[in-house]
Formats: sequence, C-alpha cells, structure tokens
Amino acid sequence: MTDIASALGALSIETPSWGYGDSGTRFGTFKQAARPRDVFERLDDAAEVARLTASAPAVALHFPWDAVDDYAKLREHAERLGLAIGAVNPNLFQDPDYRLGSVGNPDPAIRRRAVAHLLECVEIARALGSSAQSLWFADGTNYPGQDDLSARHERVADCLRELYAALPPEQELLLEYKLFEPAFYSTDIPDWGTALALCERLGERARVLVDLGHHAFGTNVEQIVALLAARDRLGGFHFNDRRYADDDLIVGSVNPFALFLIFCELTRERRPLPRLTIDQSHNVEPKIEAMVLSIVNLQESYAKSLLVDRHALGLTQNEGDVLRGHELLLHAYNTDVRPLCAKVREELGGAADPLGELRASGYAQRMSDQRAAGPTSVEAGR
Ligand code: RM4
Ligand code: MN
Ligand code: MN
Repeated sequence: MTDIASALGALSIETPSWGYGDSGTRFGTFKQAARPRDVFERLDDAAEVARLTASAPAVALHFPWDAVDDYAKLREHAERLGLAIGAVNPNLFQDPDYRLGSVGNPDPAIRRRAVAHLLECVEIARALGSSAQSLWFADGTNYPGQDDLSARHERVADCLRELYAALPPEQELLLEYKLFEPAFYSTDIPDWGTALALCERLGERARVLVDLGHHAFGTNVEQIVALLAARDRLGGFHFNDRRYADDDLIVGSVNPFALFLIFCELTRERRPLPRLTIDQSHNVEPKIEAMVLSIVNLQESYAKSLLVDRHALGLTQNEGDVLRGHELLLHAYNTDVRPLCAKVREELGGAADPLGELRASGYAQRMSDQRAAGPTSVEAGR
C-alpha cells in the first residue's frame, strides 16, 4: 500500500447512535419503517455502516437516550459486532428541570442534578470502555437581563471542574460550543474562545470539540482548527454540513471544499488525527445511506488533503507567492480519489461502492420486515 492508502486505511470515524434512530424537526418526525427500536439495534445498523465503509469502527452514545440496565450486556453486544464504544455524550437539555439551563442554571439544586448526571456518565463510560466525555450544553438565556452573564460562566466552570476531577485517567473531556439555539440571546459556551478558556482552566485532558454546524456565517473554521491544533487543544469534530444554521446534513453535501480545507489543517505535518465523529440527524433521507455517504465523503476529503504537495506549499508560502499555494490546494482538491478510496475499502474488507452495495443488499427492507413485528435483536439473540 502506498503511504496515502495506508493513512486512509487507518481513518477511524465514530458514528452517532442518535443518527440512526428517530429524529426530525420541531415541525414533525417521519418514522422510517427500518428504524432501530433500541440502542442494541442502533449498534446493529452502525455495524452495517462499519462493514461497508471499513472506516467506522466506533459508535458515540448519548445518555439517557441510550441508557440500559445492563452495560456489560451492551458492551458485549458491541464487541460481538466488532464495534467499540466511542465518546459518551451526556444529555442535559431535555428534562423540564433544565428549562433555565443545567450547569449554568441559577438554582444550585438543578446544577447539582446536572453534575450528578455528568458523574453518572463517567461511570457509564467506564463500564463501556469509552475514553471520552463529549459535552454540549444548551444553556443560555433568551432575553437581555434574564440572568447575569458572568455568574453563568462561573457556574459552568465550577460544574466542569467537579466533573474533570472525577475523570479517570483514560477519559478525556471534550467541550463543544455552539453560537445559538436553543438559547437566542446568549449561549453559555457560544464559541471556541469560551470553550478554550474553560478547557485551559480545567487541565490538559480538556479539549475543544468543533461541530461544523455551530458557527456564524462566514466563519473561517479551518483557521479555528489550525489555532486549536497548534495549542494541542483540538479534541475532535462533530462532522455534518449546513446551509443556514445547525442543519445536521450529510457531511460534505453543501460545501465539500470547506471540508477539504479542514482536512488540510488536520494533515499538516501529519500529526495524529483527533477524535472524528459524525453528528447528523436525518429527517427525510434514509438514515443508513446518509451515514455511509458521509463516511465516503470524509474518506475522499481526507485522501485529497494527503495529496497536497506540502514541500512545494512551504516553499511558495515562504516566497510570499500569492497564488501558487492556492493552485497546489486546487490541484489536490480536483484529483479524482474515488478509485483509490474504493480500492482501500475493498482491501480492508469493505465495499468498493458502499452505497450501491447497501442498496443491492436489501438491508433496509430486511430490517423493516424484522423490526415491524418481530422480537428485537436482543430478544432474538442476534
Ligand atoms: C446539538 C449538538 C450536540 C448534539 C445535540 C443532539 O446541537 O450538536 O453535539 O449532541 O445537538
Ligand atoms: Mn454536535
Ligand atoms: Mn449541533
């Protein structure tokens, strides 16, 4: 295998359990017949994605959405499917108690409840063999004057400090920011600067997570990536694409060039890649197809970034040439890497044409028959 092929072969993407199940918009949810009924079946679907793409060996979980009574059994199910459990995502945005926030809430009793859930997730991760807590808080305010912005920031910091102190050495803390939504006036962790400041206060195992749907229009995300990576504070990604806001569409479907530029930052000096996770919520598209297409797009974007002639790029940048470097990037971007990606997938036991094979295999139809009436995969011992 060439150098690029072996790097590509080692690409490892976490798919999100929440991307397989029911999701929708605030206007409605369209239930798909093949949808998994529990976390075990969500893992079954993730295993199909892993098999076809050969780049998705782990699944990120969300709690309490993926809560079960017996975590050893869940771990065993994942292992039987050849999957690892990726990051654990605590969910502090749905319970009525969190109407005014969780870790930023003015009520200390609610903050205690939020911290208790964070600590519970540390234990869940331990039981599942996961090595990361991936945190996103919906906390914020809707109206100027609703709460004290500085006080909220300190409350968040205090709660995170308590969580960080409880982390076992094998777990890291990933902190995700988001400009707005569901809060519309202020969000407690709105941007990478706030997330970075909090991480620096916590310690070296706290890093920033970049979700591609969480920025203002026109933000240069690759520059954020470059800065965080240089400070060793780039914890990972939530990959998706967007046109307007946090649209959670298929990776690379709207702006593949921006994705390529992000990969160019990631592959600079060939440093180890951070944790790469997909965070999508599919509304009308077939969910497994959407996940497979996202991974194929990630593979192609990554491969193209590895084609950039770094030596020539360095020289032309040092010479102050305005356009040569840009041309070098375009040359890599415009290379057709599809045959290479297909070959690498095949060599790893995946599919040359994962979407074609998925459709031809009738997997979705089989699942919709099985799941319409039959026992769940656990009940059936599958
Ligand atoms: C948020 C954010 C989180 C995800 C939830 C479901 O917008 O992206 O990462 O866990 O959505
Ligand atoms: Mn996210
Ligand atoms: Mn989001």
